[in-house]
Amino acid sequence: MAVMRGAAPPDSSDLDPFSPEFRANPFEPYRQLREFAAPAVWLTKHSIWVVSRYDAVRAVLGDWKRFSNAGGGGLTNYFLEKPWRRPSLILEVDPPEHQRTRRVLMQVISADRLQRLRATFEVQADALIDEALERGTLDAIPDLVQRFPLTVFPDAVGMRREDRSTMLTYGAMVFGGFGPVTPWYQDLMKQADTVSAWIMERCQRQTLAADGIGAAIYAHADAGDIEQGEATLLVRSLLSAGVDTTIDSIGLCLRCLAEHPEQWALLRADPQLARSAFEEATRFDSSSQSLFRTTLEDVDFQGVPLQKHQKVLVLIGAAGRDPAKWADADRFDVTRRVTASQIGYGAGIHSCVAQMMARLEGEVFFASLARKVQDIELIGPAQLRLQPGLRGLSSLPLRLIRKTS
Ligand code: OVM
Repeated sequence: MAVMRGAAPPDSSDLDPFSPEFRANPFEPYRQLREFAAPAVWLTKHSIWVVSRYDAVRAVLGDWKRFSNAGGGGLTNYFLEKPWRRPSLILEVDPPEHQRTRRVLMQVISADRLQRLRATFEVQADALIDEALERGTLDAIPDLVQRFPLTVFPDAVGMRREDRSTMLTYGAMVFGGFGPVTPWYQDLMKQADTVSAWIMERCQRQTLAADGIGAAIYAHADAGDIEQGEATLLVRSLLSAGVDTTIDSIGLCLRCLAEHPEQWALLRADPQLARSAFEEATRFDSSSQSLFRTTLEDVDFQGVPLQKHQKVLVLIGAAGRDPAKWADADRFDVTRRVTASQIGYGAGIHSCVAQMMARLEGEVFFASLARKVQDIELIGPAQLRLQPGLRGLSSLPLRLIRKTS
């Protein structure tokens, strides 16, 4: 454990954000953490700092000169320990390196491309939801939710159609790797070599369709904006961050609607609310609950002394429920105006680069659901995945009843 300098010991807590108990219901411990007097609290179980109030979260995420991403996207401190995979060229680098790769991904995931993808996404969502309605009862996570991003996103990147379940195993490694090493993680990582090889093969130029986002990244390498090898790793970033995140966010939003019938009634009556409903779910309960930063120097953070090269856990999920920022923060309200203050995609220079793609997927999925479905009935307990990494459901047993009019 790092030794604190100075007289007063910091506010500290023995809460463990990676434990199954915390993850089963994070919103109560989030409240406890927000209510500490200090804006940053020392977590004794992991020897890391945590920030959880909306303003403090925004302050950290806006201060890339002191709160670095080069120390790694998770608990592992790359300044002190070796990462399991080559660091991401966008998530795990600081300016100036970051701007070059960020610009490429911004350009290839353009508003124009999203506009062109919309109709394809709609066809897929309609087909999957029709199929679900024909079944009537289903486990909505494997039978419906997973299939949507797993189809439309890799298609948009330009991956060939095949069994894509390895992508979910890889996603579990990437996001699980942001947490502490547990027996679950060690067992999962027995497959790391074969799974990484499978993914890296699909990042190669010759395996990607000519009209996809992947090929567009390689075109930037041809233009000299990045190296060829960097293009390969940027495709890897898309395949790492682009599937599980939206699966889990759509799954949690679907559960919100099943558990709030009056909110579902509003959406069903007006499918144009789909984008707003998904935006609200991204605040209220979504896949990305936390991010990491690492201090580059000794930092005075609003009066709290943080030493150099310490990990800071940034609880964006807690910021999304901060009553100092949001009226009625614990209420799920599909008409709430969230977007301008949204923190669920992060903030600052590293805010989710594909957030407009995520919003498009969510909007299209829930608009189709609102047009086609009358009732969403929970017919069994939803199951949360309790391993570290993303927040999401492994099971959501539903009965879906088709609209007749
Ligand atoms: C990457 C990456 C992986 C996971 C998450 C992420 C939230 C990025 O490989 O760049 O951003």
